[in-house]
Amino acid sequence: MTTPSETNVVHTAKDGDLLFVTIDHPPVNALSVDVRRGLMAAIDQAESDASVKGVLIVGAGRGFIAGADIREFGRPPMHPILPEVCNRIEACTKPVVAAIHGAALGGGLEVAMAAHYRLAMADAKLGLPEVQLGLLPGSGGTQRAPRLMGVEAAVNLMLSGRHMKAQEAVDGKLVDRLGEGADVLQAGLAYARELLAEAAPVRRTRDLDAIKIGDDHPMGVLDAIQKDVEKKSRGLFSPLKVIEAVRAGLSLPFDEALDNERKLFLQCIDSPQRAGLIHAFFAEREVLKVPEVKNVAPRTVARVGLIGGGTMGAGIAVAVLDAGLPVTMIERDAEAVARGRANVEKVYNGLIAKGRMTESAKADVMARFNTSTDYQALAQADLVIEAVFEEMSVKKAVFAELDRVCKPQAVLATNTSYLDINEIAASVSRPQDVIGLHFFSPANIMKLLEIVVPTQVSADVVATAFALATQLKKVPVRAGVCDGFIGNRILAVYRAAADHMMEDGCSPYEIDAAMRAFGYPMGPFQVSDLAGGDIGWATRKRRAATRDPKARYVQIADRICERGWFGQKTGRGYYLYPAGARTGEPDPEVLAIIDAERARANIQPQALSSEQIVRKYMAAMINEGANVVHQGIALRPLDVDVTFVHGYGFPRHRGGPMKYADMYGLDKVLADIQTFAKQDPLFWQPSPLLVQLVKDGKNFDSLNR
Ligand code: T1G
Ligand code: NAD
Repeated sequence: MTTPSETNVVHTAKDGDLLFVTIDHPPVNALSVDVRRGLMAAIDQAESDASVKGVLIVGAGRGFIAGADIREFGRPPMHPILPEVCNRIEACTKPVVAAIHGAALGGGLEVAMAAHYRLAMADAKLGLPEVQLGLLPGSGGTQRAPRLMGVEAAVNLMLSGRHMKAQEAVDGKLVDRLGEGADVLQAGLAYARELLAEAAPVRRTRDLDAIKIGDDHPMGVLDAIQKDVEKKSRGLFSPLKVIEAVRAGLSLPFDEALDNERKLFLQCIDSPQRAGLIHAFFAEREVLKVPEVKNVAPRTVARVGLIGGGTMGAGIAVAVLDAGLPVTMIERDAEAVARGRANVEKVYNGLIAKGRMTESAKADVMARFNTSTDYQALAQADLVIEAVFEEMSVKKAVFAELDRVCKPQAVLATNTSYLDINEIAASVSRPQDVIGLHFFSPANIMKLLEIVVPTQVSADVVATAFALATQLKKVPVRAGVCDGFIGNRILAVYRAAADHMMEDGCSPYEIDAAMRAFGYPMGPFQVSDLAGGDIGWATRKRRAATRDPKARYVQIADRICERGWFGQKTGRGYYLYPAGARTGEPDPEVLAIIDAERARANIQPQALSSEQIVRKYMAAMINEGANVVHQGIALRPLDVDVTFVHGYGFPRHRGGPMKYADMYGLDKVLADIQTFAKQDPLFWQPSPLLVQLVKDGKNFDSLNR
């Protein structure tokens, strides 16, 4: 029996014979140990106060409860643990009502499902997204959700991690009542009083049948779902544990099923995937915290201009239009304008063809899209993004035009992949307004946006870029100016390592297979075929004049491009793509080219195991990642992680290359590099930062704080 339950994050108060319990733990009412203790004490208080006939649980601030406190995972558990809290709520002998507004996610929804009645306001979003953190609903969710929603609906909610809206939750029997008005406390109190008035009984979810009416062949349903998950989840651990927990719950008594759920939950906690996924969760929130935006107001962006309507221009236009902003696109001539407009329309026509957009919705969007060849059309633009050919002279000519026509305070951005943005900024009269906005192809899909910060830019321009990223639902990463910024610079290095392995004895298909097994959707040679080998070839040719003659240069890619084999767009590249297939087949002629190049370079081929391929590939990525952090191009190692997870297909469950390095062991990474350096000391120069961290016994994460 604890004293009346006022903790600093859980408050109780009486309203007639109702005890209402308010969780007030900003920003998202996460179920920290204090919240858990406060909830336990509140139920004790309700039980011990005879005048209390019912309990109402609500969240203060912007939502109900966003789940367990994710920061506690990986640390020794503090009691009471959440399963105990949920069981205590469910066991209460007086009706307990949960009134939900905003987020009720993970442990938050589990608390609500442990209550006897649930009300959701119209803005509620309900979900069990634990799999996105490498976990499963470990506080009864795998047992109570099927009892409320049915096996299939519950499992799909847990495996998708999606947030369900209030009405769907009512229709799906997860929630009993849709709350009216905007005041969750008043709606909750009214509903609880109504229940008391009709002497509604305590209704424990655990007592409901695990197999509901209409749940035909739940085991068959689970088998089918399991097959699908095994096929699609590419080695993810926790989704299969979710199914295992639900399956056990169909035959075990409730408490045994809960114990089993706990056992499986702790297996997920111990899985490295949990560490990788939770790192990714916090990292993509930390990247928003950059020095330039602290207490700096962004400029208003209501009208956006765009120069160039090619691959990137069109994708960027769609991303900006989808954010609800008007776009004016400038192209060189009428023919190019028509091509640019067609590139944009193609995206929306594709959505209409898939039934994901209506003609009228497209018309509304296209009404905000203007095109011209006259730069004067941008005189009132608040922000202009340049996406023309990757030639410095062409870019400078465009910026000269923008400098002439754009209004003061307009932000002038370039989408260049490699060029020196300081040089572009210095070419105009307002360098403080120039910034890099490096989108990734396809720009309307890829989440990553590298915000490249030149030396003369003003802080409010950086703040404007970050605000725009949020408006476009992009994940922004601050990058310094160098050749290739964060992503493409590191890509160039591990791609070279892959080429070295290919010339040394591995086939491109073996290397791709090893990286797919590591968790990538595609290997580097498949990616090259998708993006088009001609882009890389153009870059190599441009760099030929400045390339270090002592540096190893593998010519296999040049031999393939010289044949016009640029990948999917030409029907063959490293792979053969019969009749427009998206998945390629190994090409014996490519293997012949590789053999010829090995003979020309006098190389005795030596095969590597998948594990050795991954070690070399990752060592190159991590080492250059360390250089990028060491030179301040990336603020923290987590910025490199977010860049690769959101822009280069790096498997999210590994957290990113720098997080992976921490889990693999920096001393082992350094030892690998020192081994590889015996063969090629010029390419394999250990990063000073890596050497220092190993010497200090520290890891990359120590630099993230
Ligand atoms: N624990 C700790 N901190 C959290 C948190 C949580 N559950 N959720 C959010 N935060 C922090 C976040 O880091 C940020 O901090 C601030 O709150 C605002 O978040 C036993 C095992 C609720 C939809 O997966 O999806 O329950 O950067 O920027 O965009 O079965 O946060 O300001 O310092 O994201 O408005 C399951 C995770 C946990 C939900 C709000 N729950 N959160 O989005 O704000 S596992 C989740 C979200 C679990 C049980 C299991 C979103 C949100 P900072 P934000 P937002
Ligand atoms: P693209 O060749 O598909 O399109 C470039 C467009 O710019 C063409 O339509 C051309 O008509 C137009 N253009 C050229 N000069 C112009 C001028 N003076 N005024 C107006 N329009 C002009 O090229 P892209 O792939 O879209 O690349 C554009 C930029 O984006 C480049 O800097 C590139 O490095 C960068 N980028 C490309 C990718 C990618 O994957 N393709 C990814 C990120 C960044």
